Order: sequence, then C-alpha cells, then structure tokens
Amino acid sequence: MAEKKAKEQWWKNSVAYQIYPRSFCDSNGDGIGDINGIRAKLWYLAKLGVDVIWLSPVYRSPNADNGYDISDYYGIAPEYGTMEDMKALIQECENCGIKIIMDLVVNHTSDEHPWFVEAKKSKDSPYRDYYIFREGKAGGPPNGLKSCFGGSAWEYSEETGEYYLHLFHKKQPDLNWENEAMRKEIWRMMNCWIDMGIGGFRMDVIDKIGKVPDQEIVENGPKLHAYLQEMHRETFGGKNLMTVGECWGADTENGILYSDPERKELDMIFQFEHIELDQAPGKQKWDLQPLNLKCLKQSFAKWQEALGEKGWNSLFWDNHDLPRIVSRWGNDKEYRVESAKMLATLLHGMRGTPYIYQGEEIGMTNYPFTGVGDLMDVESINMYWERKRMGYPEGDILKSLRTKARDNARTPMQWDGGHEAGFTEGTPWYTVNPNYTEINAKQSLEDPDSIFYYYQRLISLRKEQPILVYGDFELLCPEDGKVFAYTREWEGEKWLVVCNFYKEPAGFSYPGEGRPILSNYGQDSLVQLGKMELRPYEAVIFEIR
Ligand code: TEU
Ligand code: CA
Repeated sequence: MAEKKAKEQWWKNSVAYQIYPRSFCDSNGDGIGDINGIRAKLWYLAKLGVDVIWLSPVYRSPNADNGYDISDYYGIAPEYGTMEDMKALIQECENCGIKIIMDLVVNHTSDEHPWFVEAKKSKDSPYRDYYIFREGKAGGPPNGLKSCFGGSAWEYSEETGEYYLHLFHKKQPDLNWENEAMRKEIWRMMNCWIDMGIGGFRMDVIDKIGKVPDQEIVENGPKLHAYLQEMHRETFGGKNLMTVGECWGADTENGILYSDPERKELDMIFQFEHIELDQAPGKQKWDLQPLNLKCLKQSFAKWQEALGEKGWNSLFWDNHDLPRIVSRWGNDKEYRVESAKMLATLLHGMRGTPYIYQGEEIGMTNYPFTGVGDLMDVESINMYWERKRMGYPEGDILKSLRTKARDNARTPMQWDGGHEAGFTEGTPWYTVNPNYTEINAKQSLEDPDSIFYYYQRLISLRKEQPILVYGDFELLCPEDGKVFAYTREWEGEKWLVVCNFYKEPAGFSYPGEGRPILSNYGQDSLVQLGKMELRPYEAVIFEIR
C-alpha cells in the first residue's frame, strides 16, 4: 500500500526545466536576465509542457559565484527584480500549472551575509559558531582541505587571527551545521518560502553539510542524514513538495538513503556518476578522456535498478555547471539536430524525473572560447592561472576549457536571430554564442521537425503513458560499444528504446516487430526488429508487438 501511494507522487511524471536567471531573458535592457523576463517567457515553457521550474538563485548576492553566494535569503537581488515580481512569478506559474522549486544554498553563505559579518568580528559573537573558524597550524592553515575552486579551503581572517573554512570561493564561508540555532534559522527561512507557495527545493551541495573539517571529511559526513531528516520534519514534510539534493559524492547505496520515502529525507538526488565518465580517473574534470559508451550504459543501468523499487532517480545531461550535451556527447556540427534528439530520447526514455537545462531543448552548443579573456566563471579562471603556473601548455588548458568550462552553459539564451539573440535590448552581461542566427527558439518554433517539438513530444508522452514513468528498466546488449538500447515494461506492455550513439551506422536486432512511437528520423511504419540498420544518431522508441 505504501508502495502504491508512493507511486502517485506528482513529481514522478513531471519534467523540470532549469532556469539560470542571469542568462534567460532580460526585460529591462540592463543586460542581465531577470524575473520579469521569466514571466514574459512563461508561454514558451507552457508550450514545451514542463511542470516544474528549478530556478537557480535569485536571492541578494554579491555574485562572487553568480548567486550561489547569498547575502540575504529573504531578499531578491535588485538586478533580478523585487519580491513583488517574485510573488507574481509564482502566481503566474501556478496559473499555467507550473511549480517553482527554489535553489536552496545552505552549505555556505556569502561573506557579506550579516551572520558572517558579525561572526568574523569577534570570537565572542553569537554568530561565531554559525561558521567554522579554527586556529592555524605552524604558521599556515589548520589542515590540507582544498577548495573546489582551487587552493586551500581555509582563509585567514585578520580580525581575530583565525582561519575560516570555505569549500568554494573565499567569499562563500561554510556554515556549521552542528550549530542548532543556525539550523533553526534555515528551517525558518525554508518555511517562509514554502508559505509563499513554492513547489519545493533543489539543494545545493547538500551532501557536504555533514562535514567534519578537523578529520578532513567533507562529503557524506556522519550526521548528514540526521540533518536531512530534521529538515524534512521541520520544513517540507507532509506538504506534497518536491525536493532534489545535489550530491556529487553519491553512490547507489547512499542514493537509497536519501530517496527511500520511508526514511523521510528527499524525493531524489542529482548524482554525477555518468557526468564524470569522460574525466581521467582520480583526476580533475579538466583531465579529459574519451567517453566509453559501455561504461555509460553500465552506470545508468546500475542506478535504474538500484532506485527501482525504493527511491527515485533524477535524469539529466546538463545544468549550469556542465558543458552542453550536444557538444559533449553528441555532434554539434552536421548531426546537431539528430544527435540532440537521440540524447533526449535516451534520457527521457528512462525511469525518473527528467530535467532540461535552458537551451537544451533547442540544441544550444558550447562556446568557442579562444582565451582566458572569454571567461567569467571563477572556477575556470582559477584553473587557468593555476595550470599556467604549473607549466601546462596554453593549448591544453584551452582544450579543457572548451570541453568542460561552466561558462559553456551560461551564455545568454538564444531567443531569435535579432539583436543579441533577443536576450536583451542592451549589452548582455556575457557574450552570446555566435551561432545564434541559426540556433534559436524562434527558428525551433517555426520548424515542425525541430528539437523543441521533439522534447515537447517526449514530455507529453510521459504524461500520457505510465509505462514511461513507472515501467521496469532492462538494459540490452551491455557489450555493444555503439548502440544504447533498453526496454521498459509495465502491466503487460513492453517498450524498446534504441539509440545509435554515434555518427557511423550501426546494426541492432531484437525479436519480433515494433510500432514506432517516436523517432528522430520520423520513422512511423511497423518495423521488423530482427535485423535493424540504424542511421547516424538514430533513436527510436518502439512498442513491441
Ligand atoms: O555546485 C557544486 C559543485 O561541486 C560544483 O562546483 C562542481 O564541482 C563544479 O561545478 C563542476 O564543475 C554547486 C552549484 O551548482 C555551483 O554552481 C556552485 O558554484 C557551487 O555549488 C557552490 O555553491
Ligand atoms: Ca534585466
């Protein structure tokens, strides 16, 4: 019974769309996307058919990390608009049946948050223990913890002669989750947003809140799940909201811990195992290696199975931290449209809640960076100079950046072929990808065979067909290095998803015949599956007869 009930959660047949507000749509010509810009494009999201918007941070922030450094959780950044605009957005979304999930960034605040401003002044401040201050050792930092953005995770604070911890930028001091008063402040803030009518939370680097800095434990700390259970109890529990935790350190075992409904933690997590497959083992994301399709299949299949009976998966290729998938594992040249549709089919055919990152639905590509001057993101800029110092050749560094820099995903949304891609009437905060005259939403909306309409179809299929939401997953031909194929089964029905992952034609066979439900080459007649020849990047969802 519990099982049956769990299966009816609204977020299980939902599709989410991530908006990176700075780059989505600028309504007032200052070059920065804003809340009223989002309001002006709700018709577009409603047309696409998504149910949920994950809104990257719009809170007050000095923008050391584009809003992931928050100085006021209760205030909207002036460049994004006002609280009135935000309330109007929530209301207008509700009118179109779209829920907003807010980005919850509570592993750290900005160093300009009033708590930190007070905390750093004196060891006796009531806010001192909201953060993690330690004495130095032997004239240096307390230990060897490293920041995700390069360098030591400890910053010396002159006022009191101690160091504070920042796992990201030094303007992002880590909160101390051991402190109960701090946790209560977070619950109060979350409840305030819940009362405003939001649909849930996406939780930034939530697997780091249980850290034990003195033992250099950062992810999956001993109290992590206890904190999440407390959060559930004190905030969203029983309110029919949607929660998704960002967990770079997740494996299938702890994936269940987060998302087993009986444990009352989160609904699902973002795990990054597939995302890390084109990075040299044990090295950084900048250390490239080709993707091995067999590993990708294994990884997806493992998660599909592990979170099958209990728990739930999120499905994604892209977000604001990742390069564009069509450039990464598709083909952003002659097969851009086919490969973007193939990747969409592969992902949306699986069990879980799919997420689309703005621009993915029109096949936006990576940016052709030519030098460090083209970059805005602190992570990339730090890496550039660090590797320069270490003597890496310029060409290698640039290659890594072109392949992996977060800025690839952060160029303005391409709305049309006009001034600055229709993103702004002014000068955009960040440069538009030069390919906007060909790749833009207007073009996509005018072409019935566009990537946009393909995503629209995938989204509506998920609404119409419970098999796509709940069906059992089985990976086929795990040893095939070219074709990604699997079946879904539900109440006597069986679907087959076949994707040629590459440019070269590939063979595939399956017993029986199939009726195409959706295909990126427009195949619609009955197919004998015994000996199929798949065209470049061909993808088909069949109903098996
Ligand atoms: O990202 C978490 C995170 O670990 C990233 O820094 C990741 O390692 C990197 O992007 C991979 O290239 C979240 C947010 O999504 C990101 O935008 C923030 O910068 C970060 O947390 C700090 O809040
Ligand atoms: Ca603006």
